[in-house]
Amino acid sequence: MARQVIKSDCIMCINSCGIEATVEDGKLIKVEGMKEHPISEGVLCPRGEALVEWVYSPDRLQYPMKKSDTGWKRISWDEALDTTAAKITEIKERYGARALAVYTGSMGTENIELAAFAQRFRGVYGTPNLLSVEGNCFRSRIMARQMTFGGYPIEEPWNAKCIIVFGTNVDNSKVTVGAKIYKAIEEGTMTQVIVVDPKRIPLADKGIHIKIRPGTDTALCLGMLNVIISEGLEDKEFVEKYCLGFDKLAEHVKQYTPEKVSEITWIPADDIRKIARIFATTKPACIVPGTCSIDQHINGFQGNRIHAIMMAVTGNVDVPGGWVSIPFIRLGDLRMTEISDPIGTDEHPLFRRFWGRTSPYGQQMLFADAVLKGKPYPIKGMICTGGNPAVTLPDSARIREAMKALDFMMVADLFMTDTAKLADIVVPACSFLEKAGVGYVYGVTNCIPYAMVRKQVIQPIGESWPDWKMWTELGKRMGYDEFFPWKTEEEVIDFFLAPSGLNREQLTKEHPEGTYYAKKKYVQGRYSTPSRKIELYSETLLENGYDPIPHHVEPSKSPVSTPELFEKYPVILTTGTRVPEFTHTQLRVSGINSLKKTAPEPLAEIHPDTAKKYGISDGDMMTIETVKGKIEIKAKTTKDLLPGILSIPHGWEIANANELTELEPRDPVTGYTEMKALLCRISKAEGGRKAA
Ligand SMILES: Nc1nc2c(c(=O)[nH]1)N[C@H]1C(S)=C(S)[C@@H](COP(=O)(O)OP(=O)(O)OC[C@H]3O[C@@H](n4cnc5c(=O)[nH]c(N)nc54)[C@H](O)[C@@H]3O)O[C@H]1N2
Ligand SMILES: Nc1nc2c(c(=O)[nH]1)N[C@H]1C(S)=C(S)[C@@H](COP(=O)(O)OP(=O)(O)OC[C@H]3O[C@@H](n4cnc5c(=O)[nH]c(N)nc54)[C@H](O)[C@@H]3O)O[C@H]1N2
Ligand code: SF4
Ligand SMILES: [Mo]
Repeated sequence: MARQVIKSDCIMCINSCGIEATVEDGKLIKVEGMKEHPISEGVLCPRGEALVEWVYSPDRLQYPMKKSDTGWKRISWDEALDTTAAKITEIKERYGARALAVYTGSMGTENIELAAFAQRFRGVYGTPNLLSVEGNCFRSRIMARQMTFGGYPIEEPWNAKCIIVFGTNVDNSKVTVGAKIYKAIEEGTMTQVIVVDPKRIPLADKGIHIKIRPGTDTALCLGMLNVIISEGLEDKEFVEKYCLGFDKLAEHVKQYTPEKVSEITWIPADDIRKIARIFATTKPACIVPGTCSIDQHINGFQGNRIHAIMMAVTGNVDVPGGWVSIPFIRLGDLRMTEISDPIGTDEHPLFRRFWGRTSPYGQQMLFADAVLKGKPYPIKGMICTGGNPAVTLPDSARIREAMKALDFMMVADLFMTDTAKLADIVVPACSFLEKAGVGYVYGVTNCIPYAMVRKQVIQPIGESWPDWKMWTELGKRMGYDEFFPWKTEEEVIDFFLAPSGLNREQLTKEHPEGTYYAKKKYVQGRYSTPSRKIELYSETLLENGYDPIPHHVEPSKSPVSTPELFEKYPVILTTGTRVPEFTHTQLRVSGINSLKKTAPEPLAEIHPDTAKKYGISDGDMMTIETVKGKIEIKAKTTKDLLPGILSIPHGWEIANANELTELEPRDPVTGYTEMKALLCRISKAEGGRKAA
C-alpha cells in the first residue's frame, strides 16, 4: 500500500491553516493540522477535519453540463467552452465588452490562481467588470487603513498586552488568531481583554464584555477618544511626530461625551470611560476588528477608519503587538491595462480609485441594477467562479431575477449551487486539494510574511479542472493564446513565484511546510499618504464629499433613525454570524456527516425574554420578516445575547438570510450594504417548514 503524508494548506477559509494530508493509494484518507506552520501551529477546525468528506461528496459535479428544456444534459468540456466562447463573443459584438461580468467569490480571495486568471481573462476580453467578493468584505478595512496610513498595517494581537475585539468570534471565524490569543492570556503576557459584541462570545469570559447595540461601534470609539483626549492619555510623542489633524480630532470628539455615546450604544457611560482608560494606558494595545462585521454597515468604512485613528492616537502602530506594516510578497501579476470604468465608479469613486491607486473591482451590489435596469449600462452575461452570489449577495430574490434575465451565464463550481442552477452552462472545478498553487494570503490576513507551494494531494474528481486551466482553454477559443501561454500547473506556479525570490522546486523539496518570504520589521514613520503623515483628518475624504473624521451614522433602519418602522419591526437583526461548521454556503452537501451532527439546521439566536415577548420558546420554528422578505428558522434562546437582538447565520439555502437583506442603501464610500444591523419582526411559525 502506498501511503504518503503531504504538507499543504487549507483554503476553505481566510485562515489558511497548514495541513498534513494522508493519501493511501491515491485516496485522501485523513487531514490533520500541521504543527510547524507558524500561523495555525497545528490547529484545525471542524471544516478542516471534514475535508475528506467534502472532496468525496457524492454531490460533486463530475462533468460539464448544459441546461436544456428537459433538464441538465451532460456535455464535453469542448462543447461547454465552445458554446461559452460563442455566447460571450455575441454579447461583445452586440453590447460591447463591458456587458460581460466576471464574478469571483470567497474562494478567489484565498486562491490566487482563481482570482488572477479571472482577472487576466476579463482584461483581454476587455470588460472592466470584475465583481469580486471584496465588494462586500474586507476591502473596506484595507481602504480605511490605506487612507489613514498610506499602507495596510495588520493587527498582531498575540504580542499585545491589551486587546479590544470588535465583533469577531475568534473561536468560530479565526481559530488561528484565536489560539494565539488564548495562549497569550494563559501565559500572562496579555492582561487585558475587552470584547465589544452584542453577544457574550467565549473570549469575553477572559475579560470585560461590552454589550453593544449593533451598528453603533463608531460612536463607542468616538466616545473612547473623547475620554482619551480629554484626559490627555494620547501618545503625545507619536502624535506630534507622525500624525496629521490631531487638533481637529480633539475638537471633533468633544461632542461625543460618554453620556451621549451611552444613549447611542446602550453601553453604560462608566464602562466607556473604563475601557478607554485601559486601552490607552496598557501598551501595546491592539484593536481586533471583525472581518466583515464592522464593514457591513451604512457607515462601515468610517467604522474601520476610526479603529485606525484610535491605534494611531495611542501610538500602537508599527510596534510589536500593535498594527504592523509588513512586507507583502511580490507575485506575478496577470492584470491587464484598464479599459473603461466598471459599474459603481460614479457612485463610489474612491472604491475605484484614490491617489492614483486603482482597484480592479466593480461594485457587485450594482450588478442587479445593471442587468435589470441597464444602469449605468447593461450587463448581459456572466461567468461566475468560486462564489455563490444567488445566496450570499443581499436581496437574493432580486439577484436571482437578474441572473435569470442574463442572456448567458456560465458557472464553475464543485457543486450544483443555487447560483449554478440558474446558469446555462455549469463546469466542474476541482478543489484546492486536487490542484497545486501558491499559498500566500497569510501575510495579508495574519501579519506573518509566510508562503508555501500548495500541493496537489489527489487527482481531480471526475472531469473537474483547476480554474487556471478553464480560463486558459476558454482564452484559446477566444483567440487569446498569446495571453495564456501556460501549459502546466508548474509553469503557472513559476510565473507567480518569479518576482518573490522564492523557487518552486526548492520550496517543494526543502520547505514543503512553507517559508518566511521576508522578515518582519517594526519601522515607524513610513506613511505614504499625500501628507506623509498618518491622516487622522483626511482631505481626500473631504474633497470627495465624505466626513474627513468619522461621525456616528445610525443604521438606515433603527429604533433611532426610523422610530415608526421600529414599532412595526421591533427587533434588531444581525446576520452572518459564523459557525464553526460552515464557510458561507459551503459544506452543507451530502456525505459530510461529521458537520451535520453538530449543525443539522440553521438556528436563530435570541434572548429568552425577547423570545417570550413574541410567544416563542427555545426550539420553536419562527417567522422572521423584514421590509424585504420573510424566512422561517428555528429559535435558539440564549442569555448570552443582548435582549432585543436576533442573530441569524447566512449561507443556508433553506433559511437564506439574504431574503431579508437589501441592496440599498449602501455605504457611500465602499458601496457595501447593511447586513449587521437591520430591523425585523418575529412570530411563531404557523404550519410552515417543520423543524428538521
Ligand atoms: N447576510 C449575509 N450575507 C453575507 C455575509 C453576511 O455576514 N451576512 N457575509 C458576506 C461575506 S463576508 C462573504 S466573504 C460572502 C461569501 O460569499 P461567496 O463567496 O459567494 O460564498 P461561498 O459559499 O464561500 O462560495 C464559494 C463557492 O466556491 C466554490 N468553490 C470552492 N472551491 C472552488 C474552486 O477551487 N474553484 C471554483 N471555481 N469554485 C470553488 C464553492 O463550492 C462555493 O460554491 O458572503 C457574504 N454574504
Ligand atoms: N467558520 C467560519 N469562519 C469564517 C467564515 C465562515 O463562513 N465560517 N468566513 C470567513 C470570512 S469571508 C469572513 S468575512 C470572516 C467574518 O468574520 P467576522 O466578521 O469576525 O465574524 P464573526 O466571527 O462571525 O463575528 C461576528 C460577531 O460580531 C457580532 N456582531 C454583530 N453585529 C455587530 C456590530 O454591529 N458590532 C459589533 N461590535 N459586533 C457585532 C456578532 O454577535 C458576532 O459575535 O470569517 C471568516 N471565517
Ligand atoms: S480555519 Fe478551518 S476551514 Fe479555515 S483554513 Fe483553517 S482548517 Fe481550513
Ligand atoms: Mo468575507
